[in-house]
Amino acid sequence: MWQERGRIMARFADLVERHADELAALESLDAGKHPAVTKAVDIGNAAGSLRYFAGAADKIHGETLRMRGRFQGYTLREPLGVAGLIIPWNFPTTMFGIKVAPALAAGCTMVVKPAEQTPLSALYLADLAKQAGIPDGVINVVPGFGPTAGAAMASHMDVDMVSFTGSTEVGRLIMEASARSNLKPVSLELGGKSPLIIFDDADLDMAVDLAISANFFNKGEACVAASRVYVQESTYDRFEKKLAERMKSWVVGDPLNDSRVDQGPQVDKAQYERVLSYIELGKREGATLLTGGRPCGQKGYYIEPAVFTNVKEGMVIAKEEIFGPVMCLMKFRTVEEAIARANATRYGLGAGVVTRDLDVANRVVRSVRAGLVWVNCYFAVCSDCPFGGRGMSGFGKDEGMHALDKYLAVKSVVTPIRGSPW
Ligand code: TXE
Repeated sequence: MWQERGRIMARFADLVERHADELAALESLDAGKHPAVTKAVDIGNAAGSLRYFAGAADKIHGETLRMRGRFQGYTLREPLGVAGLIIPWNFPTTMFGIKVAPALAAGCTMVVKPAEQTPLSALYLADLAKQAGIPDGVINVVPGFGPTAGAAMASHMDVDMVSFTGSTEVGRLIMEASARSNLKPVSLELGGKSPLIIFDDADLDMAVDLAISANFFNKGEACVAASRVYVQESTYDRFEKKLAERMKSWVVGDPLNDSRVDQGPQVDKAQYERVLSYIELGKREGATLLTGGRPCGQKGYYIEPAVFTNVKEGMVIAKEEIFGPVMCLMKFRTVEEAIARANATRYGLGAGVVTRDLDVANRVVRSVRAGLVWVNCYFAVCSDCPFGGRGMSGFGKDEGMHALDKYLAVKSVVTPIRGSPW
């Protein structure tokens, strides 16, 4: 029953928190993630989501309908069935938690496919789920490769929906597979090229810190990374100087063996080479490296965080998602220009605005085409905050009560009213 479901989910959340050290170690081994990031972000997100949706499990209501004639009608919200949850490698524990939790609350069973680079945390979490009392067969973790295991889920006639986080290219394949199989609903959280707009009245130190974390947090492997930073002309030179200064103390290295490290290795060789090739392309396109941009260390996939200046809108580095520690720094003059350039992308995931002027902040918030907008902060999310984009960043939300709807089917029920005066 749903009350019991909520209790079990809350127990699962406790176990995730109790095993934070083990999960953080697994993520470092698999993905090169900083243990502090896993503990502060992923564990909090996963446990938070399990608790949030545990509270929702006994509040899934239908409606009473205003029928014409002598009928009464109401709706039932029923579990959709088998949910296919395909997750990426950048925040594996977070992704597991934020997709599994609403599916559990809704009463679905699920097949979870972690990314081939990072299967360990999902397997460990499945074991914790069992310890919490989730019955066998409810959460099924199937590690495997995308084109085989992932594609099989997307085209399977007995998978009733797919919630996917990953690249825009694979998002397209998943929609195609759905169209060609059982027309399962899909929800897609895809790439981004999010803008961070810094106005000349901003607190400069805060703005520089935000630009750094919005780009280099988790090695730049974040779908909402603000890889396009727009700085207002009159403050641009001071901003650039302070940023270059600040980056001198940024430490790249093995986060498992050195507590001073800010940034670990890229997830794998393919991603490392992909990021370096974008950096080379940026140089060829005529952008200038203010800092970094080189491989570093004797072994492993380490990259010095790159800040490009002299970036033009038409350049590939300003248009495509790089998914690594690469920031494009650009100048703007007016609010109108900043908004137009922020929106000159097919993506629409995150956006940030840094200003003390409430009117300016409100104008940007209302005009920017994005699923999440941060004002004077970046990356702040929680279980109640719907997460997901627009345009080529996909559709459908993880987190927040909107996420629950993805896993529920609405059934309308109508019965005649007999022998009643009304
Ligand atoms: O992603 P894929 P990749 C972006 C980012 C990155 C790029 C490539 O720009 O550089 O994608 O990364 C599964 N049917 N993001 O190649 O392939 C795969 O096994 C079904 C943004 O790793 O999309 C994994 O579980 N599933 C992003 C998941 O899809 C398939 C996070 C993601 O892998 C499949 C990751 C198929 N045919 C990458 N092919 C974000 N939005 O946060 C692969 N998969």
